[in-house]
This record gives sequence, C-alpha cells and structure tokens, in this order.
Amino acid sequence: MSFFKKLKERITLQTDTVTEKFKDGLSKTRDNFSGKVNDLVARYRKVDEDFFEELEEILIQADVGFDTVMTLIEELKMEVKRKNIQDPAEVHAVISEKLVDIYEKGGNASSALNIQADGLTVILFVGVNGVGKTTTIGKLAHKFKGEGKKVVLAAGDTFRAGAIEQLEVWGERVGVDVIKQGAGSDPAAVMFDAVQAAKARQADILICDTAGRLQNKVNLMKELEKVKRVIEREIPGAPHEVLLALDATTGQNAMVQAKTFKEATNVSGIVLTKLDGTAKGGIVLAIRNELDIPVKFVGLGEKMDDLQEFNAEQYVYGLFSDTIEAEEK
Ligand SMILES: Nc1nc2c(ncn2[C@@H]2O[C@H](COP(=O)(O)OP(=O)(O)O)[C@@H](O)[C@H]2O)c(=O)[nH]1
Ligand SMILES: [Mg+2]
Repeated sequence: MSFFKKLKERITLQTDTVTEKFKDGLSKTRDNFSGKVNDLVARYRKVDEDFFEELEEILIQADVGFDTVMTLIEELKMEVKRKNIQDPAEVHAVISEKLVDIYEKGGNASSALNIQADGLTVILFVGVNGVGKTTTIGKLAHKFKGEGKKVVLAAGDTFRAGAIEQLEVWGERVGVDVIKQGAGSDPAAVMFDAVQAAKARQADILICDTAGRLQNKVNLMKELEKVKRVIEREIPGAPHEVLLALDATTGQNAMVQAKTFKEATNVSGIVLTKLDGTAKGGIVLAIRNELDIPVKFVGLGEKMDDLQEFNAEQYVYGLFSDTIEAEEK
C-alpha cells in the first residue's frame, strides 16, 4: 500500500474536523512549500543530484532547519536508491513518509499532557511577549471545559498593561474563574492565591499565565524559579507541565527563544502558535529535531477552537493534502 493511502487511513481514525483544522491552518505553508515541490517534480524527468539540491533549498526556505534538512535529504537519497525510484513524482510520497518518521523518531514525541488522574494538574505557560500565551490559555481552558473539567486561570502576567483584563475576557468567554491581583503585584503571590483557590474550588486544572519580559536570562530564571517554587511548595510535583509558547511566524527567532528558555527552566512541551500565519510551517520539524522538546499543541487561528493537539500525520497530510487528494481521483 502506498504511504499516502496509509496516511489517509490513519488520520481518518480521528475526526474530519481535526483534519480540516490542520488543512486550513496549514494552507499558507501548503501553497508555498508543496507548491514548490510540485513544481520541482514537474520540471525533472529523473531523480538526480540537481533534483535533491533544489529540494534541499525548498526545505531550507520552509524553515525546516539546516540540520534537519541534511538528515532528511540523506535519508531520502537512501530510500530512493533502495526502492530504485526514477520518477520524481514518486518522491512525493517518500518525502511525506520521511517527514512523519523524522518527527516521530527518537521518542519523546508524544503530544499528550501530563494530566493527574487524581487531584489538581498545574500547567505553567512561559514565553516572550506577544507569542500567544494568553490566547492559548483561553483556548486550552475551553478545550478542558469541553471535556467536563473544572478549570481555574491564574493572571500571573502582572507586568504588561492590560494583561490581567485580557485573561479575564477569556475567562468570561470560556466560563472559567480567573484569579488575579492588581497590576504590578508579585506574580508569585498571584500563584499562591490561585493554587489555594483551585484547591478550595476542587478544580481539575490550574493554568498559569506569566509575564513575557526577557531582559536577560538571569532575571527570567529568577522570576520563573520563584513562581515554580511557590507552586511546588503548595502542590508537590507541580507544575506538571511547563509549556513554552513560540510564534511560528518568527522563524529562527523562535528557535533562539526556545534555547534561552530551555536553559532557564525545564520546558516540558512547546505550543507553536500562529502556524496559520506563516508560509514556513517547516519550523515544527526544526523545533522537534534541534531542541528535542515535543510540540504539544499548535495554534491554527485566533478563535477558541483553533488550538489542536499536535499530530505529525495530520500535519504532513495538511502539507500535502492537495497532492494526496488529487492522487485519489
Ligand atoms: N493567527 C493567529 N493568531 C494568534 C494565535 N495565537 C495567538 N494569536 C494572536 O497573537 C496576538 C498575541 O497574543 P497574546 O495571547 O496576547 O500573547 P502573549 O503576550 O504571549 O500573551 C493576539 O492578537 C492573538 O490573537 C494563532 O494561533 N493564530
Ligand atoms: Mg499575555
């Protein structure tokens, strides 16, 4: 069976709405990246060194990341040789297969959150200003609420003007409580209050917003450590997830932020926001490979239900859906 067929079979195990979300959210990348691959395949009559060189360039331009591209091209060459593929059109399926492989290989690829079976689960959001932390918290609260969980939000960004109000708006929209103090107050004190409130209200999930200032690594580390210490003291083992929000439209900058945060704190997963806003959605692969932190969620739009659990197969299907659906006909 062809890989495209297998891919199609596997993703239909999930709902069509998930597939549609990924397809919609990846449309810019698909037009850009897959469009170029299609064009490449059409221009070459056989798979040769020049073909691979052009493909390498296309992948680099899609922000897949240099090291990842090198590995991918090596593996593609081997596979093409092994299967004795001559026709460039057949390389399409091999590329998509390798993209899924490259994402899933090396373990630690699961997008599942560490949710406690009993008692409170605490999720801490970190990331620089404007990447989409507060928005993602709102979306995630909506998702949990839909699963019948009781959710409390902590307005830990006491630094940025309007940040508390923004979280409150999300709280109202979604219908969950927001624990806050005044602007400028100590984020660690807000976290303390929020943990007490979450316990008293027998919440299942506490999601904590934080400020995104990043003047220097020492300050960042100090502030995050203080917030984490307070949470941990109140709930041993918490926070159960530290999710780093990264803006997909910022490319290499997002990689640099990820490295900084990874050095400063234990990041358990990444939320890659605004994937819908970039034509360079290959950044998912670069993050996965160069940082070895799983991408747990992707932001595919600004609406409440535009947050999806990351799934490598849905992602690759979203990249190549035009080709796959054309082949079916
Ligand atoms: N298109 C799109 N916009 C997003 C997404 N996530 C967040 N945003 C927008 O990014 C901007 C900054 O988000 P915000 O949550 O305030 O970032 P924060 O400073 O990290 O809390 C807002 O205008 C959001 O609507 C996404 O997945 N897609
Ligand atoms: Mg915010």
